[in-house]
Amino acid sequence: SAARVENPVRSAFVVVSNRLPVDRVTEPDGSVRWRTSPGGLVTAMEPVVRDLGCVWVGWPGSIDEELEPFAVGAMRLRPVALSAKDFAEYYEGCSNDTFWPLYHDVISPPGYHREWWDRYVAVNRRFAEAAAEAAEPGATVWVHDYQLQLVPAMLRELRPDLVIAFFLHIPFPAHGLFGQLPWRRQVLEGIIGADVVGFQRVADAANFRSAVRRYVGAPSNGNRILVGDAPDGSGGPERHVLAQEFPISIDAAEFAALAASESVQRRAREIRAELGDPKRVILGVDRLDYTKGIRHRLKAFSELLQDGEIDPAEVTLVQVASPSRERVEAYQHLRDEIEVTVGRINGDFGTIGHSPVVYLHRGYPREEMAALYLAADVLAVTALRDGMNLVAKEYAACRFDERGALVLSEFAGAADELRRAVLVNPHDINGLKAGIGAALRMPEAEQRQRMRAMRKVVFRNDVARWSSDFLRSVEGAAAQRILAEAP
Ligand code: ADQ
Repeated sequence: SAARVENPVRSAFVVVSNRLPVDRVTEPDGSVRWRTSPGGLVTAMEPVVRDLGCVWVGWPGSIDEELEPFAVGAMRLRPVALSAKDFAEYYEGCSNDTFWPLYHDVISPPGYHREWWDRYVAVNRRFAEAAAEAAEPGATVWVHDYQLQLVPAMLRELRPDLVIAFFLHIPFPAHGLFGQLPWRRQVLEGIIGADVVGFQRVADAANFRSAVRRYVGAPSNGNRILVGDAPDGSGGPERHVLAQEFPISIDAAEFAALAASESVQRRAREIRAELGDPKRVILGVDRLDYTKGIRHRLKAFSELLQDGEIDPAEVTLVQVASPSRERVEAYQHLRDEIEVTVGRINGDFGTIGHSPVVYLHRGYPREEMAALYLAADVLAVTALRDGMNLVAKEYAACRFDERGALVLSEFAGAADELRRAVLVNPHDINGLKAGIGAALRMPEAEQRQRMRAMRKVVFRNDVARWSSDFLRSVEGAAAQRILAEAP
């Protein structure tokens, strides 16, 4: 439910992300309400929101609609409007067709278009102005992700009193790739407007610091970037920026509780029965994105069938691919390619009663996801590049029975923590086949051993730990600034 709130809304804690964490739902009687979208970010923010309150600045998801601020639960929301042109050029263009492919190792060629970039700058300014308006004196503002990389510096200029944090959910590429970006210096200067910059992996933070050294000329000392020149002429920097890894996670206890519920366990058994009780079920769960390595997974699976290593009557691959960015051309191609491949595999190896690949192009509620995880003997995560990959962590969290095997790409951030997965290089099709084969044959005792180790990590480093670690560093940066500014 949504309630109107005073305008302008203000808080000591402001979150800024492209999309607001709420969806509009229209009831059967025609009335409209807002519901928080089930996402890790909202869960992560809950304890902070409870303590500090919060204003969340973001796009509500509709085109050309000016909305007044409103509240959902304890969260107050400050909508930023996007026009059709903003959506096409800032969001689909510069964010999803320039930064997304560039930051994922140019798996698909990024488009560099000046009009997209101009729009990106303009929309970032709009977000920065909204955040500046929403922040109380000395507030902390946490900016999220690749759509808003210019906001930290714009915000610092508008409001030098704020403590600014930025978290990048996707990888940061090596400078050899990042250097392609025509606006590389502007982007780096935008991000180092923050006091703390968080990344998923150690390597992402290192890539970032090295790009800043190279293209901005700001040196670093360990995790700290030294920005500007101290006004006192001491030769020291004007300020420090902490650039470090803070690997994101999930609410592990919630997933485990869901999986342990009677209804989800019943549904998991039902799913296996509906699949015709195969001996083994392999599961893939992804947004339909070229970074996720779905084609490589299908290739390996079809070769295993071809080689006779997998009996199509005994093993089913369930591929759940949620629709994503359907107006971007690279995504349309990918979808066609995957659907042709699935059709070919089922045509070659299926029978009247059985298809070796079950392909589902849609999103499911969490309960169904948990049931799918429980029903799967093997989860295959074969991303060619992925910031973290929460699906891998959700699988481990759900397996309270300590069964199941995880095949995990080294190119997903999760591979830094889930060392007991069957780690694979998805570009190496033979290696990938061997990994899937090993997972399918893994003895129960070994499954248990590995799963126990992985669950320990996921429960220890859960999403509450992620946000509290990050915010503790932000507080530390704020305290240092006060010390530095003291006369
Ligand atoms: P994503 O690229 O979206 O996130 P991921 O981390 O796997 O990738 O998160 C996907 C989420 O969507 C998971 O919670 C998953 O359960 C859910 N999901 C996927 N398919 C679904 C379906 N068909 N139905 C229902 N739910 C589905 C980006 C980065 C990642 C990073 C996260 C968080 O690309 O690398 O881990 O942000 O920082």
